[in-house]
Amino acid sequence: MRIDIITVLPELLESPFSHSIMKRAKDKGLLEVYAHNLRDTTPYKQGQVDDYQFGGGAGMVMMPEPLAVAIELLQKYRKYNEIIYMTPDGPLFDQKTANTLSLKENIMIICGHYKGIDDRIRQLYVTKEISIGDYVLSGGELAAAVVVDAIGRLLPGVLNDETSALFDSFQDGLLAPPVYTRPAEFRGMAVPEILLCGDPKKIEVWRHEESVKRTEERRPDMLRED
Ligand code: 6GU
Repeated sequence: MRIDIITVLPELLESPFSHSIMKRAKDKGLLEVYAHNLRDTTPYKQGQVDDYQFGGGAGMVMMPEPLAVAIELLQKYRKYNEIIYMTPDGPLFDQKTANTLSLKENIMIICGHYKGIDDRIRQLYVTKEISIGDYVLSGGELAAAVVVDAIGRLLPGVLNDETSALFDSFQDGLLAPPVYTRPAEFRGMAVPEILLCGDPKKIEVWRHEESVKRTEERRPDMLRED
C-alpha cells in the first residue's frame, strides 16, 4: 500500500513511521508513506499556502489553488482509492474504518492547519473525511499518523503471530482481556491461576469472559446493538 500525505509540516510525519512496526512494514516493502510539503508546489510567492477568510473572523484558511496543484500532481502518477481530509468535524475513526482502508492500494491524506481548508477542495476532491476524536488538534498531521499506524499494522505480513491483530481490542467488538508476564508473583499479587494451567481451551474461555466483563464495565456502548 502507498500513502501520500499533503502537509505544511512534513517533519511531523517522519518519526511516527521510523520505528517498531511501521518501520518493519516499510522495510518489508509492504507500506510506503510519503509526506509532501505543500509549500514546495504552491504557485504563490514565498511559499504562501493560506490567507484570510472571506466574511471575516480570526484565523487563516488554506487556499484552494496550492492544494489543487498538489493533489493533481499526485494524481498524474497514480489513481487514488481515497482522498482523505483529516478534520475534527469528520466522522470518527474506528477499527472498522481502519480495516476497510487497509484493503486499498493508494491513499492520499490531506492535513489541514489553521481554520482548515477552503471548502471547495472538500467538495471537489475529498472522498472521505476522518476525525480521530472529539477534541481539536493544531493540525491534521498527528491525526494522520494515528490513521496510518492503525492501517499499516493491518497489512498482511506486517504483524507476526505474536503481534497478530486478530486479538486486538475492537477487532471482535470487544475490549482485549488483561495480560500478564513474568514474574508469576509481583508485589504480593499472583497472576490468575488459569493462565498457568497449560490448557489452551480453558484459557481461551477465560480470556473471552474477561473480554466481555471488561467491555461491560468500561465500554457498555460497544455491547449495545444499533
Ligand atoms: Cl483529523 N484534525 C484536527 N486538526 N483535529 C482533530 C482531528 C483532526 N481529529 C480530532 N481532532
